[in-house]
Amino acid sequence: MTALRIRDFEIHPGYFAPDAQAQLVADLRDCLGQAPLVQPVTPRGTPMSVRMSSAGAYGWISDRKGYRYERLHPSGVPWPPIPAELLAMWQDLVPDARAPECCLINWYDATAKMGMHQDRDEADLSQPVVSVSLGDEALFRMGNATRGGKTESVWLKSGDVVVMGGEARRAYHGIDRIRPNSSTLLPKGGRINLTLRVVT
Ligand code: MD3
Ligand code: FE
Repeated sequence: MTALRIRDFEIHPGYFAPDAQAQLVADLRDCLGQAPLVQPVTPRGTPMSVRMSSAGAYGWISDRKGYRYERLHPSGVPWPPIPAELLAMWQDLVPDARAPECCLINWYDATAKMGMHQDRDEADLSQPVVSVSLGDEALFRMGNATRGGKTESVWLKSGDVVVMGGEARRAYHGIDRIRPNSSTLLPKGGRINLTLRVVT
């Protein structure tokens, strides 16, 4: 499959075939059994609409104390290991990058969205971020290194992978909305997004 490039956003439509998507969902069930999804609040106390957990050496946390990476799930247990097929994908797509230290797991119901933001809690912004979409389709908006300006939007489908390197790594981005019932991968519907990151 050939990649689609929008500025420094590299989109790989259907990188994961349906059987590989189902295997990923099975592995994520194990992960979430060990480190359950939580509904984060922003530092100001506003609940986010997305539910989150992580795998890997670090997990990303948002609560009243701020945004940060932590070694442990809020319950006090370590995050489960990043599933092997995600590490293989990272090796395939970004062979020159350092190993990923966090796989953030975002779960969206039919009404969830994510406002425009930058990811800059990581120490080395020269390292790429790679995202995997599973389940219902999502309208992904790509902005610029500073707030505002022109944006481009693309519907991300189940199995699609996006590599954010170069200028895209510092770009504002968000999810405007989910297309409910656009996939049958997840029995109860919804969307899972995985983002692999180098943290330190
Ligand atoms: C561009 N997730 O977890 S994935 C996030 O679909 C996040 O759940 C969205 O934004 C989601 O932070 C979008 C695409 C994405 C992920 C991380 C990025 C784009 C990015 C980090 C830097 C730049
Ligand atoms: Fe983000």
